[in-house]
Amino acid sequence: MNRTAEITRSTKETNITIKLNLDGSGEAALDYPIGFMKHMLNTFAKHGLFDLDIQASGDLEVDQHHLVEDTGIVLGQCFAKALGDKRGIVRSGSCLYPMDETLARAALDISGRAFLVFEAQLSGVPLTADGIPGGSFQTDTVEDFWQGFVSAAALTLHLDILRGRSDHHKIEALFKAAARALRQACEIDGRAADIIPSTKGVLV
Ligand SMILES: [Mn+2]
Repeated sequence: MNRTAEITRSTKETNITIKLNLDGSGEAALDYPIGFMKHMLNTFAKHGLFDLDIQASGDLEVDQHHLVEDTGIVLGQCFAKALGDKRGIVRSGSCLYPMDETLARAALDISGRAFLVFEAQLSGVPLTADGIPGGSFQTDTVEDFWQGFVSAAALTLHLDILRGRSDHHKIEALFKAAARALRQACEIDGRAADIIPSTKGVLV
Protein backbone atom coordinates (compact mmCIF):
# COMPACT_ATOMS: atom_id res chain seq x y z
CA MET A 1 0.00 0.00 0.00
CA ASN A 2 1.32 3.37 -1.03
CA ARG A 3 0.33 5.83 1.70
CA THR A 4 1.73 9.03 0.28
CA ALA A 5 0.40 12.39 -0.80
CA GLU A 6 1.65 15.50 -2.54
CA ILE A 7 -0.37 18.69 -2.40
CA THR A 8 0.33 22.23 -3.59
CA ARG A 9 -1.78 25.12 -2.34
CA SER A 10 -1.26 28.61 -3.71
CA THR A 11 -3.13 31.70 -2.60
CA LYS A 12 -2.43 35.42 -2.68
CA GLU A 13 -0.97 34.97 0.81
CA THR A 14 1.05 31.76 0.68
CA ASN A 15 2.57 29.11 -1.61
CA ILE A 16 3.00 25.71 -0.04
CA THR A 17 3.90 22.28 -1.40
CA ILE A 18 4.02 19.29 0.91
CA LYS A 19 4.97 15.69 0.16
CA LEU A 20 4.14 13.17 2.87
CA ASN A 21 4.90 9.47 3.31
CA LEU A 22 3.07 7.98 6.29
CA ASP A 23 5.32 4.92 6.25
CA GLY A 24 8.59 6.79 6.20
CA SER A 25 11.59 6.92 8.49
CA GLY A 26 11.40 10.49 9.76
CA GLU A 27 13.34 12.12 6.92
CA ALA A 28 12.54 15.80 6.49
CA ALA A 29 13.54 18.17 3.68
CA LEU A 30 12.26 21.57 4.71
CA ASP A 31 12.49 24.83 2.84
CA TYR A 32 10.71 26.92 5.47
CA PRO A 33 11.33 30.58 6.29
CA ILE A 34 10.47 30.57 10.02
CA GLY A 35 13.27 28.97 11.99
CA PHE A 36 11.25 27.79 14.97
CA MET A 37 8.48 26.25 12.83
CA LYS A 38 11.13 24.49 10.77
CA HIS A 39 12.44 23.03 14.03
CA MET A 40 8.87 21.88 14.91
CA LEU A 41 8.17 20.35 11.49
CA ASN A 42 11.47 18.49 11.62
CA THR A 43 10.57 17.25 15.11
CA PHE A 44 7.13 16.20 13.86
CA ALA A 45 8.65 14.12 11.04
CA LYS A 46 11.24 12.54 13.31
CA HIS A 47 8.85 11.53 16.10
CA GLY A 48 6.07 10.46 13.75
CA LEU A 49 8.43 8.54 11.43
CA PHE A 50 6.80 10.46 8.60
CA ASP A 51 8.84 11.51 5.56
CA LEU A 52 8.08 15.15 4.99
CA ASP A 53 9.14 17.43 2.17
CA ILE A 54 7.96 21.02 2.50
CA GLN A 55 8.53 24.09 0.35
CA ALA A 56 6.79 27.15 1.70
CA SER A 57 6.77 30.90 1.28
CA GLY A 58 4.31 33.58 2.25
CA ASP A 59 3.49 37.12 3.22
CA LEU A 60 5.67 37.31 6.31
CA GLU A 61 5.66 41.10 5.91
CA VAL A 62 2.09 40.91 7.29
CA ASP A 63 2.86 38.49 10.12
CA GLN A 64 3.36 34.73 10.51
CA HIS A 65 -0.31 33.80 10.86
CA HIS A 66 -1.11 33.07 7.19
CA LEU A 67 1.91 30.88 6.53
CA VAL A 68 1.73 28.86 9.74
CA GLU A 69 -2.03 28.28 9.49
CA ASP A 70 -1.83 27.36 5.80
CA THR A 71 1.00 24.91 6.53
CA GLY A 72 -1.32 23.17 8.98
CA ILE A 73 -4.07 23.06 6.34
CA VAL A 74 -1.86 21.53 3.63
CA LEU A 75 -0.32 19.04 6.05
CA GLY A 76 -3.82 18.01 7.15
CA GLN A 77 -4.89 17.63 3.50
CA CYS A 78 -1.88 15.38 2.92
CA PHE A 79 -2.83 13.16 5.87
CA ALA A 80 -6.42 12.88 4.63
CA LYS A 81 -5.26 11.98 1.13
CA ALA A 82 -2.58 9.51 2.23
CA LEU A 83 -4.99 7.74 4.62
CA GLY A 84 -7.61 7.27 1.88
CA ASP A 85 -10.64 5.35 3.18
CA LYS A 86 -8.70 4.64 6.43
CA ARG A 87 -9.02 0.89 6.00
CA GLY A 88 -6.90 -1.01 8.49
CA ILE A 89 -5.67 1.90 10.56
CA VAL A 90 -5.53 1.82 14.35
CA ARG A 91 -7.54 5.08 14.23
CA SER A 92 -6.81 6.49 17.70
CA GLY A 93 -3.60 7.42 19.47
CA SER A 94 -2.32 9.23 22.50
CA CYS A 95 0.98 10.28 24.01
CA LEU A 96 2.24 11.90 27.18
CA TYR A 97 5.53 13.61 26.40
CA PRO A 98 7.81 15.29 28.96
CA MET A 99 10.48 17.84 28.12
CA ASP A 100 12.32 18.71 31.30
CA GLU A 101 9.84 20.77 33.37
CA THR A 102 7.08 20.51 30.73
CA LEU A 103 4.54 17.74 30.35
CA ALA A 104 2.40 17.63 27.18
CA ARG A 105 -0.50 15.37 26.29
CA ALA A 106 -1.96 14.57 22.88
CA ALA A 107 -5.03 12.43 22.29
CA LEU A 108 -6.55 11.97 18.87
CA ASP A 109 -9.15 10.06 16.92
CA ILE A 110 -9.10 9.96 13.13
CA SER A 111 -12.85 10.19 13.28
CA GLY A 112 -13.85 12.10 10.15
CA ARG A 113 -15.00 14.91 12.45
CA ALA A 114 -12.88 18.02 12.93
CA PHE A 115 -12.55 19.07 16.55
CA LEU A 116 -9.61 20.71 18.31
CA VAL A 117 -9.16 21.32 22.01
CA PHE A 118 -6.02 23.37 22.61
CA GLU A 119 -4.97 24.23 26.17
CA ALA A 120 -1.30 25.12 25.93
CA GLN A 121 -0.90 27.90 28.50
CA LEU A 122 1.55 29.82 26.30
CA SER A 123 2.70 33.23 27.46
CA GLY A 124 1.98 34.95 24.13
CA VAL A 125 5.44 36.54 24.13
CA PRO A 126 7.21 35.76 20.82
CA LEU A 127 10.28 33.53 20.83
CA THR A 128 13.19 35.50 19.44
CA ALA A 129 16.59 34.87 17.91
CA ASP A 130 17.62 38.47 17.33
CA GLY A 131 19.31 39.43 14.10
CA ILE A 132 18.68 36.10 12.40
CA PRO A 133 16.31 36.07 9.38
CA GLY A 134 13.20 34.08 10.31
CA GLY A 135 14.49 34.08 13.85
CA SER A 136 11.38 35.15 15.71
CA PHE A 137 8.23 33.14 16.23
CA GLN A 138 4.71 34.23 17.03
CA THR A 139 3.62 31.56 19.48
CA ASP A 140 -0.10 32.30 19.13
CA THR A 141 0.07 30.79 15.64
CA VAL A 142 0.65 27.30 17.08
CA GLU A 143 -3.07 26.96 17.80
CA ASP A 144 -3.82 28.23 14.28
CA PHE A 145 -1.52 25.54 12.84
CA TRP A 146 -3.31 22.76 14.69
CA GLN A 147 -6.74 24.19 13.91
CA GLY A 148 -5.86 24.19 10.21
CA PHE A 149 -4.48 20.67 10.47
CA VAL A 150 -7.50 19.28 12.31
CA SER A 151 -9.99 20.92 9.94
CA ALA A 152 -8.25 19.63 6.81
CA ALA A 153 -7.51 16.13 8.15
CA ALA A 154 -10.99 15.83 9.73
CA LEU A 155 -9.88 14.42 13.03
CA THR A 156 -10.41 15.04 16.73
CA LEU A 157 -7.35 16.27 18.59
CA HIS A 158 -6.88 17.32 22.20
CA LEU A 159 -3.59 19.04 22.97
CA ASP A 160 -2.86 19.99 26.57
CA ILE A 161 0.08 21.26 28.51
CA LEU A 162 -0.32 19.73 31.95
CA ARG A 163 2.58 21.73 33.41
CA GLY A 164 5.59 23.69 32.23
CA ARG A 165 7.47 26.98 32.16
CA SER A 166 9.33 27.41 28.85
CA ASP A 167 7.21 28.23 25.79
CA HIS A 168 9.86 26.55 23.61
CA HIS A 169 9.46 23.34 25.61
CA LYS A 170 5.67 23.56 25.69
CA ILE A 171 5.35 23.93 21.92
CA GLU A 172 7.99 21.34 21.14
CA ALA A 173 6.53 18.81 23.58
CA LEU A 174 3.12 19.29 21.94
CA PHE A 175 4.57 18.60 18.48
CA LYS A 176 6.34 15.48 19.77
CA ALA A 177 3.24 14.22 21.55
CA ALA A 178 1.00 14.92 18.55
CA ALA A 179 3.43 13.26 16.13
CA ARG A 180 3.66 10.10 18.25
CA ALA A 181 -0.10 9.95 18.75
CA LEU A 182 -0.57 10.34 14.99
CA ARG A 183 2.02 7.69 14.23
CA GLN A 184 0.14 5.29 16.49
CA ALA A 185 -3.26 6.14 14.99
CA CYS A 186 -2.02 5.88 11.38
CA GLU A 187 -0.34 2.49 11.83
CA ILE A 188 -1.92 -0.49 10.10
CA ASP A 189 -3.51 -2.75 12.70
CA GLY A 190 -2.14 -6.24 12.00
CA ARG A 191 -5.27 -7.87 13.45
CA ALA A 192 -7.69 -5.74 11.42
CA ALA A 193 -5.77 -4.77 8.30
CA ASP A 194 -8.75 -5.08 5.97
CA ILE A 195 -11.33 -3.47 8.23
CA ILE A 196 -12.52 0.14 8.40
CA PRO A 197 -12.42 0.73 12.17
CA SER A 198 -15.93 2.08 12.70
CA THR A 199 -19.28 0.52 13.56
CA LYS A 200 -20.68 2.76 10.83
CA GLY A 201 -18.51 1.01 8.25
CA VAL A 202 -17.10 4.33 7.01
CA LEU A 203 -14.84 7.01 8.46
CA VAL A 204 -15.68 10.20 6.62
MN1 LIG B 1 13.97 22.70 20.73
